[in-house]
Amino acid sequence: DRALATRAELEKRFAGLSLPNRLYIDGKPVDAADGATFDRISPRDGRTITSVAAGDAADVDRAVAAARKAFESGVWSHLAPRKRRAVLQKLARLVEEHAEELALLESVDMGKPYRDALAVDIRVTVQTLDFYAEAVDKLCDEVAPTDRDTLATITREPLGVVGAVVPWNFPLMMAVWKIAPALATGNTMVLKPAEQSPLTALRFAELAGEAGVPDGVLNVVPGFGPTAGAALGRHPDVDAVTFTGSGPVGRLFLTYAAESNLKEVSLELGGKSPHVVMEDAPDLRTVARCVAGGIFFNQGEVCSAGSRLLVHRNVKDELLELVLEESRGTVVGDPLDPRTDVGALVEAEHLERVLDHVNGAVEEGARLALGGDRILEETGGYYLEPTVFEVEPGMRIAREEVFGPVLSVLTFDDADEAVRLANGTDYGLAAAVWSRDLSTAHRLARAIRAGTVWVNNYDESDVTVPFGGYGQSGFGGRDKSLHALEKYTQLKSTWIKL
Ligand code: TXE
Repeated sequence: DRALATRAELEKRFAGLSLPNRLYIDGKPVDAADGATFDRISPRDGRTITSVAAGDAADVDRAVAAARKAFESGVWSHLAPRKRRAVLQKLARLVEEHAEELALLESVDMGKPYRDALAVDIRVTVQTLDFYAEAVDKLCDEVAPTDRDTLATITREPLGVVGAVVPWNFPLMMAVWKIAPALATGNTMVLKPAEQSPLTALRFAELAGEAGVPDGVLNVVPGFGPTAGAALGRHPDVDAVTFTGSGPVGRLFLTYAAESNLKEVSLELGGKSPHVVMEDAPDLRTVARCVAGGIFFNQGEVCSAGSRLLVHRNVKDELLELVLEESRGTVVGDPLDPRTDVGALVEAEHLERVLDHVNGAVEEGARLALGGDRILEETGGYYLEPTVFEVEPGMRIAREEVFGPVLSVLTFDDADEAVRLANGTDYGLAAAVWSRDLSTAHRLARAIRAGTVWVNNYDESDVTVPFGGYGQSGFGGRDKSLHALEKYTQLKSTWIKL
């Protein structure tokens, strides 16, 4: 069995890796000041793969001091942009060379299919590094149209020391969405990866050192949220924090900033993104495939997962049947098996959280059309069946982010009702509109409050296009695209009297 042999081969390769498991501060792997560690359990089988140094406030202090020293020295911030470009491009090539190793670390650490880690996470990481590297020596500053006897320049300057706190669903890719624009513009950084997925960030930091990123420019402090994360958020010498994660923790970062030094905060939070499928939607088989892909990709652990299917009553039965067919064909299994479409949920606590949503939906009277159960328990891993509910608008399952492979289906009778349902959430990250009619599609795309609207597709993405949300899905600037550079720079106005 070629597929199983491949899995065996990946297991063998993983066993041969020396796992990065210490903090990375000032260009060196170091232990936590108090020697603390935490176990990394792989969600694919519940086994401990290594223990990782657990950073706390003292370690965050060390990392911030290293980042500050590197920033003030000018070793990076004063470097000609084309030289920063060269270093970041070298880093992109090193990530490419180590793509399989990084994908393997990601897959075993947090449970996503190895296949997707390679094809999406690592590929996008490389593209992101290249994009910001290439951009940074092509952007010019401005001269304002003032009176003839003055010259006013508007220049972009780095913020200084940037803290980044990231989640576990796309651990390296999302970190690099922040690292690449921040470093390209001359900032230095302290990154706290999620405690569920620290390995790729640590390996990446080593590769950054190899590529020529000077010591102290990129520091990685794994650890827990209330300790290491809060210390970074509260640190008086951190100039900005960029956060991706849950809403409640996003709010904490605003409090941390208010109670410390008013550092800039940018937040990318959750979503409850809808598909709006009109009666004249194109080929329903394609719609069904995109609906299934949009909720089951990455185990549904995607902030922009298409977790609500809003469908016109006249096509509901036909589309639901096709979605169920696609869902039944979705293979849940070992992330290292190349046949796997849906891997393991990130940790036991998260599986419990998702199951609570599922059970709550049943209690609320939602109709379970497919799935709902934990499977493959004998592996020790955290697997859930693709799950589909028919729900009513007021139900919790229709409003709250589940962050698992759970789809809620609702019916509407006209476009106004569809827009009301689509916008009937505190979130506003993404949405899709399915219609053959150009005017209907444009009208709906305008009416839906979301940072991204896909028309007749789902999950198209590119590093050139911004990503971020409306409403409680976040604020403070977008990730990706040239606009992300605004998030890591501040404007200086300089007046010269001639
Ligand atoms: O996220 P947290 P969790 C949503 C999703 C998921 C839920 C919980 O609905 O089910 O959040 O996931 C750090 N001070 N999303 O608990 O807690 C933490 O260590 C400072 C949506 O994993 O927000 C990690 O590095 N930092 C989402 C990061 O915050 C703290 C991605 C994210 O963890 C902290 C992930 C604290 N008190 C979850 N507590 C998305 N938008 O993509 C935690 N952290």
